[in-house]
Amino acid sequence: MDIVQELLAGSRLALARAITAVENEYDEAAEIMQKVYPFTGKAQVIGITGPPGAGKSTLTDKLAKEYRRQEKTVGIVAVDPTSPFYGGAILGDRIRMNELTLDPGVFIRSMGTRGSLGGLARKTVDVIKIMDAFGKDIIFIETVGVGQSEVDVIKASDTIVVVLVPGQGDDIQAIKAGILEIGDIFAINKADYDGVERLNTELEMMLELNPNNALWRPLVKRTVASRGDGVEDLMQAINEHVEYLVTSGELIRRRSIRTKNELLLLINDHISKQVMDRISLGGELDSLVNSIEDHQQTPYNIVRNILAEILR
Ligand SMILES: Nc1nc2c(ncn2[C@@H]2O[C@H](COP(=O)(O)OP(=O)(O)O)[C@@H](O)[C@H]2O)c(=O)[nH]1
Ligand SMILES: [Mg+2]
Repeated sequence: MDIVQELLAGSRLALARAITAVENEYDEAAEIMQKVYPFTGKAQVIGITGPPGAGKSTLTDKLAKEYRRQEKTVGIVAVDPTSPFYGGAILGDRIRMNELTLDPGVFIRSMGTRGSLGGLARKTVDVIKIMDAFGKDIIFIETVGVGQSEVDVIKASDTIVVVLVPGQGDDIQAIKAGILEIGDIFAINKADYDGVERLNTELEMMLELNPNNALWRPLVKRTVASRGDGVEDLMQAINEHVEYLVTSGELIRRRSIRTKNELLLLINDHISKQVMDRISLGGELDSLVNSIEDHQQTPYNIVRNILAEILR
């Protein structure tokens, strides 16, 4: 049996190896994805994003346990260098995560954030697909909500939960980072802190002003993840959103946009890799730069020539 047959048959070891191959861009990665692809499209993907320390991992952990109680299998992809999944967390977090790690129905994987940003988004998508083919019912992606690359990563989700914390000024920053537009559900976590009402009001006001919300008005929920308070309610909101996605046809539309983005990312990655391989040979890049500086060539005709050569 090859590695894909093994993972389809339920081998966690094969699952881990396939993910490693994709993450490290081993030669067999493309073939693994090629074989995995027909078995994808069944999992429900939930994105959890928000500022560092907002409680994303704690919420993910609590939600994962809820889904496990319903006999659903869970995959977790953490794209966050500060995440407890990396093992860099305080003791309490580690104990909490270990509980989940011991459950054979849960598979947790951290993604390194080194490498090209576009590459990260594509790899995350591939890791989700591998977990999906493996048979995970629910897949969480946890990312710190800063910057375009994070937004690209989180867009692989069916439902995006934005986690905010009251009284930190984080709310405004998160909104600036473009998180407001992509949130399907807002969790005001650490609702045991002061400033919950203010953040809630601010959020509701901004959601009111957003014209994108004609079909789905994002829900705002309060949670105290560390105690598990509001987690069932949050899960209920996720279910409502999924129901909306299915009945409105939005799920098909979103997945189609995603397929298109994945194809574009893949084309982009492959073409730029070929171009880079081609011009990195024997330090040609430096001589090309010189030829531009000497006015012998322009960047435009260099690109045209390289593409013509590669596509020939
Ligand atoms: N007081 C309080 N602390 C929380 C809550 N949720 C999480 N925490 C704590 O906040 C810290 C950061 O949580 P974590 O889940 O690692 O945040 P992340 O960086 O967003 O993944 C941890 O020490 C948690 O125990 C909450 O609702 N209230
Ligand atoms: Mg985390």
